[in-house]
Amino acid sequence: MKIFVLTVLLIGGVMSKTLKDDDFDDEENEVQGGYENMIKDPCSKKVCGLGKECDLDEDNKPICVCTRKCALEEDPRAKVCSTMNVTFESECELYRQKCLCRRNQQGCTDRENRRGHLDYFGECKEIPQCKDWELEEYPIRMRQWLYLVMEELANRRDLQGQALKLAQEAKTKHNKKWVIPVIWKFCDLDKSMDKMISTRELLPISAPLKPLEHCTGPFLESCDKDGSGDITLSEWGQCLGLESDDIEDMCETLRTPSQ
Ligand SMILES: [Ca+2]
Repeated sequence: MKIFVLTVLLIGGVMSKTLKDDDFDDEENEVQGGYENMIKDPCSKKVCGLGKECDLDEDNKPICVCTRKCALEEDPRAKVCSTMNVTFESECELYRQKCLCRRNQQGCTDRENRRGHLDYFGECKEIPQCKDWELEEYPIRMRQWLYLVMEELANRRDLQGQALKLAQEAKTKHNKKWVIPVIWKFCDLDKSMDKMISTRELLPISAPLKPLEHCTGPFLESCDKDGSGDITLSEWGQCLGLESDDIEDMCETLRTPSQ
């Protein structure tokens, strides 16, 4: 199980690099390109959110429409479970439905789909209740994974600059062993760099882990102590068992490429 979880977290690490941090409700985040590109291909600079794609209106202006067709997925592993506990054939299909149902368009299979987000990968399943003692030991396991993931990425030279240096420090300095990987993961997840991890930013960890580790959901919820919907660095550090003196914002350092 340990190896499996590690692999999943490593894949999650890669995924977090490619995941666009568009908000769930990203209608207003859609940007338009310059005049020059409009001549070549009006859609070339138009960015549409999840579940949408670019199309041209009657004036030949690029607009975002709901994705017309998702690739047919034959692999059952492409299935995803939404926060409304509905299984979709793929992540694409989930966000396509969300778009269609929000806009009340033909093809929406259930109006409730407009509210759902990605919860975890795979078909929806019954996730056993997390017992108190399991929840208590979860942070210890989580930071061990984070340590191993950071070490593995360092070995593969997938970490650069200061991040690589800090990974080596975590390995050699006993008192930094957990501190560095925990803070590194926070910075890695905070793609928007607003010093908070949103539910969407948590997905690279939560979506693959939830179906494997039944305490993932309750644990991550418990990290958001004030229930604001975002996890701050201090909340993250505390919920992973760091001493408050050790919780130091190293994100800028970690993002510094090597000189
Ligand atoms: Ca953020």
